[in-house]
Amino acid sequence: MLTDIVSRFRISGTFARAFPYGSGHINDTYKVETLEEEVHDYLLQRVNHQVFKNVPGLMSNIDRVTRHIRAKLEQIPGSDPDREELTLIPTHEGGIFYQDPEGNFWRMYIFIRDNRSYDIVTSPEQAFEGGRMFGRFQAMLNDLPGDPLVDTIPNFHNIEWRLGIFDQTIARDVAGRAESVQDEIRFVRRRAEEMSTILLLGREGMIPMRITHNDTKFNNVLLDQNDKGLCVIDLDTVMPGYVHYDFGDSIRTTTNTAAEDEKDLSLVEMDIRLFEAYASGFLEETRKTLSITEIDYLAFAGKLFPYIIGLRFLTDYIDGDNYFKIKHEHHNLQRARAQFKLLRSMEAQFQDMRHIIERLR
Ligand code: ADP
Ligand code: GN1
Ligand code: MG
Repeated sequence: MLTDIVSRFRISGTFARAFPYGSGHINDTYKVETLEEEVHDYLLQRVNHQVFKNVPGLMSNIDRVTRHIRAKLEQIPGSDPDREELTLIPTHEGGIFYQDPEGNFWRMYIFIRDNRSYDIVTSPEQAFEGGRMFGRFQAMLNDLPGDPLVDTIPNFHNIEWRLGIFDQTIARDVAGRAESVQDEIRFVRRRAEEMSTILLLGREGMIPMRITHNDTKFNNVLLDQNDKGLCVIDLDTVMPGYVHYDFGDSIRTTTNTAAEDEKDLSLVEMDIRLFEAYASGFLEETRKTLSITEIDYLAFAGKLFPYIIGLRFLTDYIDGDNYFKIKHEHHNLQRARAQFKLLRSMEAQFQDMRHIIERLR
C-alpha cells in the first residue's frame, strides 16, 4: 500500500522501506528510506482532511511559501536550501500532492537528515535558536507577493470562536464528562475576557495581520547536530494571523519544564531563562518589522497559548476525543490540566516576562 503511494512521486534512488515517524497529533507521517547512501530519504505524509477541509488550497500555500523562502536562501552565500527549507517532491504528473482512490491526500518532502527536534527544551541556546528561526520565518514572509494565503482552518486561533464551541460542547455533553471537569471549566471562564485582548487589538486596527505559521511548537523547528537552527517545518497552518500567535505558541512549548501532557503537575513550570532566550532570538530577527504595540503584547501572548491550547484539549475531552490523537482514555484532560498549570506559572511570573520584553525591544 505505502509502496504504491511512494511510486506516485518522482523520487530518486531505490525504495527500501517506509515506517511511521514523528509524534504529531494530526497528520500521519512516514519516513521513506532509499537503498543508496548518497541519495535523499523522504518524508511522506497523509494530510488529515477531516481537520484540513481544503487540502489543495493548503498545498498551494505551502508551495508558494517554500518557493519564496527558497528564492531568498539562494541569495545567501553558503546556504543549503534542501536542508534549510522544506522541498516538495512532485508526482509524476507534476502535481504537488497525490490523491488516492479512497480520497486521502498524500505529499512528500525531502527528508532533512541529521536533524534534532525537541519536545522539551533544556538549554537557553536551543531556545534562542528556535526564536531566531521562527523570527526569521516571519521576516522572510513579510513580502510574499500575490493573493492572501488560504485560511486552512478558519478561526484557528480566534479565542471568541473557540469559547463559543466550548459552550456548545458543554451544553451537548455527548460523552457525559462535563460534570467531572467543573474546576477546569471555571478556570477557563474566569479568564475568558482577558484572553480576548489580541483579538480586540486586531479589530481596533492596533496590530496588523501578517503571515504567521500558527503552529510554532518547538518541535516544529529542526536544529542541526550542533543545535543550530536548520529549518521550520509543519507548514499546514501558515496563513494570515497576528505575530502573537507565533510568539505565544512557541513560548508555551519552549519554556515548559515538563512535557505538554505531564501528569505530575508539580513538574510543570515556566522557565524564565528560556523565555528570555527565545524572546531574544525572536526579536533579533523581527525587531525592525514589528510595531511598538505588537512588541508590548508579546509577554501577554505567552499566557494566551497555554490557555487556548488547554481550552482546545479540554473541549475535545468533553466532546469525546474527536480531534487530537490520544494514547489513553483521559489523555486530553491530562493535557489540558498541564497547560493550565503552565498558565498559572506564567501568571505568577508575568511582571518578569514584561520586564524582559521591555529590555529586549
Ligand atoms: P504533524 O503536523 O503531525 O506534527 P510534522 O509535519 O510536524 O507533522 O511532521 C512530524 C515529524 O516529522 C516532525 O516532528 C519531524 O520530526 C519530522 N519531519 C517533518 N518534516 C521533516 C523533514 N522534511 N525532514 C525530516 N524530518 C521531518
Ligand atoms: C497540533 O500537528 P501538531 O501536532 O504539530 C495542533 C496544534 C496544537 C498542537 C498541540 C492543526 O499540532 O494547533 O497546538 O497539536 N495542530 C492543529 O500539541 O490543530
Ligand atoms: Mg509537527
